[in-house]
Amino acid sequence: MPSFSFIHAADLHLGSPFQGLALKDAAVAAVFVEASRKAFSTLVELAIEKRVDFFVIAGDVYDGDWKDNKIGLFFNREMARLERAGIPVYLLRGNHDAASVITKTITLPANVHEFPTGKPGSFKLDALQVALHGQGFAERSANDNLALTYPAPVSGWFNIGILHTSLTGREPHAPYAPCSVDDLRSRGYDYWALGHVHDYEVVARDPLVIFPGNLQGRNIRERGAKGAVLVTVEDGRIEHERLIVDEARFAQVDIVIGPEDDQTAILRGVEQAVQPVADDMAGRMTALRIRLSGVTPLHGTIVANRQQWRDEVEAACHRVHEDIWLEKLELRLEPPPAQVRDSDGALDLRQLLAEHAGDADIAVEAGRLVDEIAVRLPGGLGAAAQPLDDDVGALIEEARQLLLARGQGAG
Ligand SMILES: [Mn+2]
Repeated sequence: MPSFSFIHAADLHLGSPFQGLALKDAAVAAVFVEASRKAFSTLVELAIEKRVDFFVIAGDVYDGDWKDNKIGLFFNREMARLERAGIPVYLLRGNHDAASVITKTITLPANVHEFPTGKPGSFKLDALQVALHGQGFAERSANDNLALTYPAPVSGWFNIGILHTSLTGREPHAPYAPCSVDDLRSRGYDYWALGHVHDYEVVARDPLVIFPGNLQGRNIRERGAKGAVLVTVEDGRIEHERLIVDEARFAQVDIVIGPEDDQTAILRGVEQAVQPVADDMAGRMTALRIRLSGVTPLHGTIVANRQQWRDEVEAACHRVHEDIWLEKLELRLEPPPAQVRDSDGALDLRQLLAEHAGDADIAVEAGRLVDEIAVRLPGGLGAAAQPLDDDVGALIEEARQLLLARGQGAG
């Protein structure tokens, strides 16, 4: 069998709106806005540099229908670079760029080959003795087990299955094209190039089943290094390695403060906790969420001077590295029990709040209220967006912190 190498990428989500980053510095925000496209350009550069034999994209090239042709022009330009380097591309549509979702088109160069959506299809690379099998999404949701209908392998060749799937379920990703690893195994292929799940995961080794994750984190839920996978086959032996191409990064650090810690100690603790992030970021702009928890007599002052504390914590980050920016300071603090006033035994505030923590009805009601406010914003600004996404819990926690602070010391 000939030796060859290929790149397996997925979930480019080109055109994805930039969410959840309250960065005050416009130049920093701009880096994040451009990051998804930059990351893909970097990957194309690596493909050319490493002279890979082909390029696989397992769905969700586009985040959704295009506002205009800008995204299509960008993708075409990158595909054309690969064509001039003699690298063919095999891709399929996922839930975000299903055939019914994308209404605009730009004619792509001839090196780009798309799998059909109605039924599985195959591409055969005779010179390499490689067969690629795949089926794209016709509609936004695919509830059938697509893998089971994939064709039999080409005997004696290296067979690759390409599929956009959540397998048997990968929270919080929507369940599409459900199947088990055994279903995949039953096809008798040598490699499964999956897409949909945004975290890198080697699901199985025999055969290799891999989610490469997305190329670039888009919000605080998509943290850590992001990239694609380079697969090399030599004398029938398969090796795989990650190609990290993200341009900017999201990270989170949890810090527990103690009752003895004053402001200086807390900020020194921030510097210590942030150091590993700096060691890890390799020159990338990083948006960091810091979560402070613990019991502290400073609870009331911190909550009342939230903005000042936010800025002091960001300053501490900058003392560690100039490219670490505070995405958000999340407070999960508790005042010492003695500080919470029990107003004549009539109301135990802490107890009351504890009883309602995680109350699903409150979360639903809060979400409904925010949606209602969003559509009333000037120009209908928030109408199309999901302003809270899954951050309702954080908002409720913030409210709890404020109430607890008010319950302190007042007589
Ligand atoms: Mn997807």
